[in-house]
Amino acid sequence: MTTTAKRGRFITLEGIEGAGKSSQVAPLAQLLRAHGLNCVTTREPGGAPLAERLRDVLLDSRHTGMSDLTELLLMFAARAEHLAHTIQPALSAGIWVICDRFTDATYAYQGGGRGVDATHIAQLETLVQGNLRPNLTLIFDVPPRIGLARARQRAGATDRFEQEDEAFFTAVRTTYQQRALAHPQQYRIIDASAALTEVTQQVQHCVTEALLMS
Ligand code: Z5A
Repeated sequence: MTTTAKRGRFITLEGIEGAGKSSQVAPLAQLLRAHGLNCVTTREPGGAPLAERLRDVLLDSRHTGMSDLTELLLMFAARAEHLAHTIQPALSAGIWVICDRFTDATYAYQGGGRGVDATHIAQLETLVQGNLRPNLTLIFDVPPRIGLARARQRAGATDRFEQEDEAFFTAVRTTYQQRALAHPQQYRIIDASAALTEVTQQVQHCVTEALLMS
């Protein structure tokens, strides 16, 4: 008799610039491992060799004139690579995947921020992902003023997205909130304006309640 590995679960972390989601990736991986689960952590755009090269193109602040359509297609090209080489193999092998940003970022940034029609995004989502959707998406919700202040405290040059203004990030935030409201079974909103340790507790509570107890 052959046994098939149970598929891994797919958790995505989302939010505006500086919301604090990247800081929660390692503690979340630690929680899953403490429950005896095998997991990988990854990010978008990126997460596979060619996808990381596309990330460099997408974030490069010299590409100020990139058209919205080019940006959209490069995001999904990077995602196709990421799915083929990292996400799908892990899930098929029963490994849980924690991903820093995924397609909700496309709805929020290219849709809400740039104004790309959500039906075009949905078509590419189906083409690239088929039926694959995250099991759980945590939205790190924070006012843009706080997120941008946190992000600007970091050393280094600003990338192409970090150069956007508060109105852009307000539109991004609103899109995330609307998606969470529309699909409450997939999404949990984290109050990311709280202190770091409190945010970690919120994340652990949500993941435990949504996935580890079911
Ligand atoms: N993008 C897109 O447009 N479309 C897409 O489909 C996808 C992405 C997938 C990737 O940039 C960019 O690509 C992104 C959207 C776009 N651009 N933006 N904006 P990235 O990966 O370089 O950047 P990011 O995803 O926005 O990450 P980030 O700026 O690093 O933000 P974060 O992960 O939310 O925050 P953090 O790194 O955890 O924390 C930021 C700072 O705040 C840091 O110094 C922390 O120590 C501090 N921090 C974190 N939490 C707290 C709390 N709770 N209190 C106080 N300080 C805190």
